[in-house]
Amino acid sequence: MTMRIAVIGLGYIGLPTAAAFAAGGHRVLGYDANAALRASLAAGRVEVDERAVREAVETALASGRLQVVDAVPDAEAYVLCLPTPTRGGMPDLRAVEHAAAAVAEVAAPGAILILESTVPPGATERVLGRALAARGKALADFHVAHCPERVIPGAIMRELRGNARVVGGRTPEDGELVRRLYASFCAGEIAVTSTAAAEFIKVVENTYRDVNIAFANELAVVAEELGIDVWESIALANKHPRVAILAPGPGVGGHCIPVDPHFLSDANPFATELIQAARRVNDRMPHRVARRVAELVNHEGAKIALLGAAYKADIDDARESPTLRIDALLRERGYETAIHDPHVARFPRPLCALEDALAGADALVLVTGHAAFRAIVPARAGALMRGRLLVDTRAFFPAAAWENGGFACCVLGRPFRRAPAAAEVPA
Ligand code: SAJ
Repeated sequence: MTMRIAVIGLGYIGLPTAAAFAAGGHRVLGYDANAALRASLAAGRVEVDERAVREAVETALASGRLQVVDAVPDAEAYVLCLPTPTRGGMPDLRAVEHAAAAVAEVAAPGAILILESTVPPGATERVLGRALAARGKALADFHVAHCPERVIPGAIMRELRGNARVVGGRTPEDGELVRRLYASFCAGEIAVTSTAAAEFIKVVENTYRDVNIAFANELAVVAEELGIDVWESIALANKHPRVAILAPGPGVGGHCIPVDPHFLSDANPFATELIQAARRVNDRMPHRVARRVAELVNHEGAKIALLGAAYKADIDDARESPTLRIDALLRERGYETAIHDPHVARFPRPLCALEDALAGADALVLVTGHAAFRAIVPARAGALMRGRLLVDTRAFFPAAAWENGGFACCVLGRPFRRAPAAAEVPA
């Protein structure tokens, strides 16, 4: 079956999803509230860092099967891909509500309404139901489903085509209809359940990751105190067939993992101790990094170079990035900071070239493990810097090479020994 599909919200999920539906043979109409984005896409300009996404969207636009439109169009299926951030710790569903209202205005009974955005359990039917009711329409006259995305930034197209998915239908028939629609581009297994279960499963997946990372972060702190290398320990523990611990780090960023656990803990704050504790553990990691820097560099007017502004390696997305928090904490303590990132273009703090970040710095803090940073030569970095201290929050750099280059290397989750020859503060 080929359909006329409207994709509402052309962000990092909507745009590749629209391209995937177009590649699946459908006629896709994309709409976004951002007029500048619409104009740029309509002119064939796809300003997306991820190459596979850019190419898929360009192909879809060039084929004419994806068209960007200036109003929510009449369609057989509507796919809503709006962001759902938190505001003051509470889910902020305004973008979804706004889109639902616009869809309710034009959608005719019999249309398929699909929400992809991550929402608290119960929200799909509630939000769509209210939007339709406000226009004298009934939810029961539409096919309704929640089909949460699962793709990871960095491998969006591959995961969109290959990952297994969960479709939550308001009725089993709605679920089956939407399953067949997604099977037009998704080769992974598509399981059908209820809307509330699909909503729950989505936030459970991201909360599982948050809790697992918090466990790793807690282990890092304990291992440091015990004089044990947490990285080696986790790697060896993970050789057990039923152990799979994630990696510690400077904190958990992105727009999903730090946010979605709130959707669960809000549902019952009394029954979600573990989930809330994991959030606190992960939120404290930027503090831990800043405190470590303060212990090691404590002279007036010190400058700290921060490597990486993206929330994780090799992407240009800096939402909820631990870098921002670490930078703020260091500046609060009176440090001058300089941030370098080869991928990120937009950041709330100024970014600078690598050489400018390193020039006169007393310490270098690796926050994001971008592959491009592998090219940094310790001796050359040291020649630009005033001090010789590396704080590596991801065990990213080969410590021996940096120590040979005269650096003291303080790696998160490893006992810190000052290299005898290294002095991070000039005499
Ligand atoms: N991180 C660690 N240690 C790890 C893994 C990650 O500290 O071992 C940190 C990263 O550095 C980053 C943050 O966690 O700051 C989140 O990164 P991520 O790679 O875990 O996840 P996201 O936010 O890029 O994407 C997640 C994915 N969810 C799961 O893997 C369960 C993705 O599949 C979802 O589609 C996405 O959230 C989403 O949109 O919900």
